[in-house]
Amino acid sequence: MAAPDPLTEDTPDRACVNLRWALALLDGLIAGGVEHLVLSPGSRSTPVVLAAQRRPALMLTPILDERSAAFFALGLARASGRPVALLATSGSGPAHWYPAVMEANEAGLPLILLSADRPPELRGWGANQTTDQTRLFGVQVRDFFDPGAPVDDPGVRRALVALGHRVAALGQGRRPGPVHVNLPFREPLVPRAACEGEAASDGENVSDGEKAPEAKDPYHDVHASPRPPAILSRLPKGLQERLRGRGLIYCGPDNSRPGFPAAVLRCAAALGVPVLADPLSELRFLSDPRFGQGTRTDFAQVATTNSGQGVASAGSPSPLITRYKSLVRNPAAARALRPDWVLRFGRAPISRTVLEWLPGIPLILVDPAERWSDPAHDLALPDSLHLDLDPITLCMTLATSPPTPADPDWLALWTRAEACLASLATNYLAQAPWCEAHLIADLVSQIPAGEGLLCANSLPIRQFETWAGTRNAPLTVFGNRGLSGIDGQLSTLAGHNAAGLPTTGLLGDLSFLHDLSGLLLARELPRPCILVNNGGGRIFDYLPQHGLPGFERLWRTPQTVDLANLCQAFGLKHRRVSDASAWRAALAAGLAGERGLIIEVMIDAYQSQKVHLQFRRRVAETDLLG
Ligand SMILES: Cc1ncc(C[n+]2csc(CCOP(=O)(O)OP(=O)(O)O)c2C)c(N)n1
Repeated sequence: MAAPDPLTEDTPDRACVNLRWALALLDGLIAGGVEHLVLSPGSRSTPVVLAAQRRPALMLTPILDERSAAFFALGLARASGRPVALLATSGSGPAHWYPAVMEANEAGLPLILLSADRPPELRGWGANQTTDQTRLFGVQVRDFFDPGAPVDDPGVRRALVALGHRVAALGQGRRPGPVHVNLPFREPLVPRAACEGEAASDGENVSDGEKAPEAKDPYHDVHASPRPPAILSRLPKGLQERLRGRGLIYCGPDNSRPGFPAAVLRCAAALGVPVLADPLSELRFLSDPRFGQGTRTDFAQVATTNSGQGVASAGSPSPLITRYKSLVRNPAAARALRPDWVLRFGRAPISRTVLEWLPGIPLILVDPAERWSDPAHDLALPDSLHLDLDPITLCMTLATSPPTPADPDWLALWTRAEACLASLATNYLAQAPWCEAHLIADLVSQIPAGEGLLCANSLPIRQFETWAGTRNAPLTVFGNRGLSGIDGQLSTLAGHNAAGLPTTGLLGDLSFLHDLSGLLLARELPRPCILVNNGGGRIFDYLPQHGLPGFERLWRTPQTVDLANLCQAFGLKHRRVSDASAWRAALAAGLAGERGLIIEVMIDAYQSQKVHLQFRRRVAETDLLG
């Protein structure tokens, strides 16, 4: 039998995919408080109209002229105090919304602008009624989203529920106003027959504002939360009750505020739950300078800092967990430690392993910066919450009026597993060939208290997360994780040092070379820049691309630059090391203040990968819960 041709093969139920996609978005909007959809007739918008017919919670008002429709929606939004959705077909239709959108912007009224569109392959090719609708409303809207053309994937549909929810919330947020969502749809737009799970007559008997009959819901493989609105800026009633029992706190990157570590540790102690500390969070090394040294081991002292009264008695186990990434690689631990809820501060976890372990668990996202860091779209789960609250206030409120912890053994289970893993790692590294893991351990033990470490993307930050653990002296770890680029690393390092915080750099060889002009800034660096030369982008050795034809040339891209000469040309000092003792000597010189020092660490990448993969196997086989 001939193999299907991916270029010509038709997807028979694409109209149903479109319909499910639109339903997911509407479910999110409804959950966010939208009750009314004002629509102007058109073809491309058909999937949304079909979806709206299947959602009796939505009132539908058709108005021919889009300009008039938009002003009508504006009036509705003002009078009802609710967000109102507008729908138009592709082309000039949405442009007619413009004056009303400008008015809604200045008046702060929540219009949700849903413009149907042609798919990307038709844009710019002379297709009828097709133009660039991207950011059509410019500065007049609070935000713009284009989720792309529908795909048949429950995980992606969940993203649409979350998007609907988010858009409705943004419209009613701190600065209420219009929000634009552009929705490309591929043909066919009308299902040829009933979609899977749908009776043939479903959705036929609906007219303006009429309630459709209650029907079974064949589309609902994702669920919107029934609460409006999504952003809660006061402590929701019953939150304490929700945070009962087996939960966990995750502190991600970028949650630094003076006093936050003490508050969150108090909160964790009161709830009886662990705190998983991302390396880029100030929790990992308690880098808040007010803690000074030695606070990690004396958790009771930390938990009473700034607080008046303590919640942790002397000798309480620290709830700080740093080996979570390895822990969840052990199947038994991953099962036993899976929480019932996650209270998250800062940005989403770096680790894919962790991200893949947490989905499906209700998320309470404390997000005063409105970042919506929720790549798994857990905010779409029924018991999730998005809280626009000050983290310290929230933690202190929970710490002073906690629910009774349902399971007193929960935290003990975590801390036992963490301790077991820490000693497993130490014993393993004691006999393993020298590689980045040992180098990271030296950095953690040698960088002076209160200084910084900039970890580049790719393997350095991942390996650091695996091996660093914590220590008894503050250390601030930085990383450009906003976009995780390998660009600008040296220049960023120079900037950190120029700001007055002595900061050591840890970079891969490609990241180093990507920022050649940063070498101009490196001469005055007061701390070393460590360049891990493992022969190109070794992260790809761990990814599915490994072994593809042309892998070396097209993915790993090894480089053959003479780095010693390069450094010399820029007036930098260069030391090349390839074993533990030479490395330690170079590091000591760099930390003692030798300016403009580049330490090139030669790594045997094959051996290093063996060490890392064998450790994973060891972790998976060991009883960490005993
Ligand atoms: C600006 C930019 N271009 C491309 C990428 C894709 N990318 C991610 S990791 C990587 C390889 C990095 O190699 P290196 O810095 O030597 O680190 P290693 O993988 O060896 O740890 C590349 C090209 C990126 N993240 N940022």
